[in-house]
Amino acid sequence: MKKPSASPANQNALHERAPGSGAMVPTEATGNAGETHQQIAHDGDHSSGTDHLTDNFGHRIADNQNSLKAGERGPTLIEDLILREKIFHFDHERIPERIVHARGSAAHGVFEVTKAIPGLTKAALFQKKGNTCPVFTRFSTVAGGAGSVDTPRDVRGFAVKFYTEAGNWDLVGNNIPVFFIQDAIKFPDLVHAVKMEADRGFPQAASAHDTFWDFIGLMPESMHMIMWAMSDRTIPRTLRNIEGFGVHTFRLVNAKGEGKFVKFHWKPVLGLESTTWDEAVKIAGADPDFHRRDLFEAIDSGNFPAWDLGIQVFDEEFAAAQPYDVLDATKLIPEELVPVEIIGRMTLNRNVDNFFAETEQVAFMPTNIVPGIDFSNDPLLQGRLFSYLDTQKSRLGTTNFHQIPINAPKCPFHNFQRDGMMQTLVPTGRANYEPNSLADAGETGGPRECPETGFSSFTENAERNDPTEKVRVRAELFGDHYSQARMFFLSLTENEQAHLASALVFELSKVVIEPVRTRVLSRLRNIDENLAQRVADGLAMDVPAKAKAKREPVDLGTSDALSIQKQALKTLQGRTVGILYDEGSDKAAIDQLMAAIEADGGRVKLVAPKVGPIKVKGGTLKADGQLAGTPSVMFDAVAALLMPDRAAMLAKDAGAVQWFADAYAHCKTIAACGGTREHLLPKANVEIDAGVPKFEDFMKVGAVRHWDREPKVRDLA
Ligand code: HDD
Repeated sequence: MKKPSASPANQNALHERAPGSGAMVPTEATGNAGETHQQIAHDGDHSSGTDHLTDNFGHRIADNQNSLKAGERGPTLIEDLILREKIFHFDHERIPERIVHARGSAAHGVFEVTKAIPGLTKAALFQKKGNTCPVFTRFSTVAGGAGSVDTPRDVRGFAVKFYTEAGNWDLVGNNIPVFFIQDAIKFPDLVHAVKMEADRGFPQAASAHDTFWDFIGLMPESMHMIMWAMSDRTIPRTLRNIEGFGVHTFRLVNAKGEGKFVKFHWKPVLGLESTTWDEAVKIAGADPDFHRRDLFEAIDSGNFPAWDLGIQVFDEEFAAAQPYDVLDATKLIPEELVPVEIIGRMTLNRNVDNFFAETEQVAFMPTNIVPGIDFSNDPLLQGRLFSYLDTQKSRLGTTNFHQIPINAPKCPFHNFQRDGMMQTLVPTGRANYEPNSLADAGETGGPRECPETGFSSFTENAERNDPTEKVRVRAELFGDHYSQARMFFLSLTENEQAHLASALVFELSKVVIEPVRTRVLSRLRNIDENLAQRVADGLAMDVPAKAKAKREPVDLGTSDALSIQKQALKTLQGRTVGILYDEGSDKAAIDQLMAAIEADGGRVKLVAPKVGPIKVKGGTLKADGQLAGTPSVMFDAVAALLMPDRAAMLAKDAGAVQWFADAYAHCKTIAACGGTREHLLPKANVEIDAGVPKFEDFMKVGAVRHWDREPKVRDLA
């Protein structure tokens, strides 16, 4: 069977076939700069062009006929990695079929511009006659499953993916210029009604049944489409003899931003041909794959099918004068009224190499659109703009379905999207966000927006100052970035402000790129000069010039609700108190404090140098936690009841001293007995203040923070 020569356009494909083997050999990806796919080398006997048979991890296979057994009649061994992998992969080879258009046939080809239309569109493809780009086109039936027949009475999908230099453009049409419904919200109902009936699982690939006609009879908007559906249009002789339509009104937008409405048409060079109904029925029985086979064999024999791309272009004025709404997908525009202007030709000249890899995995999306072409407010189109991306994720299983070769653009693509299942790209550098100034630090800053050449939506009513105009702007008041930040800062207590300043110093001290610190400091000046100065001092930096504010901050006063400390509750509810004791401590006093704390809704954890039962005055006491492993940070407040000799002993234990030093530094209540005050607190640099009551006075103070202690503690730090 003669293999057609790959068209010139195909030679710029991302993937070339490895010599001899069937293996695809991904080459340098044009994805994010700097990453390449791992080369899968040809491996085998070059003379016979056959590869060594291996498993998926490169291990050559000696015997692919027999599973590994314990003896020639023994059980198969689980260690049979060859059997295991082969069956494992086989078990997971199916993916969900498309919910509609499940059965399709596709081919690669090339599109060539035969008439440039720069006055109508800035789309790069249409700037010059002779421009070409690779295409991938999938034809499909709608209602039947992937395994149904090719010749039911049904609409035919006609989806074309143009791999243009400005990204992929998917013109996802049908062979009928109108549709059953006007609003996408009815699409699930339409599909449920036409597909096999919910309680019986039939009929397959047929509209001749109750639920479909029940729905249709209740949806008068479908009547025009029904004429087409019941016509010979839906029993095409071959896929090479169908027309194609974008259906919706789209827009062409030129370099001046002027928009014109447009409807897209595909005119088969071989002309329209249909079967009779009897013929279609008999073909279905004789050859369920009749259309798929025909397309494959035509291309394989070099009889490349071709279609001319035509456009019907009209303006708002024309639209307003029509007795129908051009946003209504159940209406067409008669060609006699607006002639179809041919602007290019698509020739399908290469069959897929692998049906699953290409025809099944291809993901068409009406949102794949290029600058110079835009949507209209057609409610059916608008709903489609949501649906296709959504459905591809559930069908192809990964947010990275754009990396599947058939879906990948053939032009460079760069963004900060990362990770996700089946990530095959290896982006380098730290820039996975934008804006960033990493390039200032000599690193790769990553791609940047293209205001001049990037996709921007057509502004329909710019001159009318229409508030509903599609814009990518922030409302004016959004520009005030500092007033509320200022209000927050000024609403804090002095301690809280100190905490915030310290936090900024801590954070920025970890920042290595100096200009990043400077930029943050310059913004802090718009919040509070004192804050900026404190942070700059903490970083031993000069205070830089104040950052320019989009809107100068205004004074919003303060709000106590923003401060934690101003609304702190004096309660033991939900708080935990750690009581440190040791041999000889007074059990009754401990029990009494525990009872009081628990009566107030608090919890107590007993802490001791040893966790086993300890002899105390009045019996023994078993700790909840051993001192070394139960630091005072675990508690909202602490208390200590120690015999002087035990306190003196613990004063030699760094962990014990730190237990108090931390509680003090964290401004917690430390209810301390005499022994603790004498031997431990001095060692921990604890100065006696309102937060350091006697052990028996704990309840008078409670588990509050003593923030006035902080300046002393900060100086100690
Ligand atoms: Fe659709 C697939 C064409 C209405 C939602 N649609 C799909 C395909 C074609 C069309 C050709 C198959 C693409 C392929 O080969 O993979 N669909 C149309 C046309 C419509 C239309 C011409 C009306 C003018 N479609 C339509 C609506 C919705 C969808 C109103 C949902 C709101 N269509 C889908 C989908 C599919 C799909 C569920 C299923 C499989 C897929 O997307 O990839 O998202």
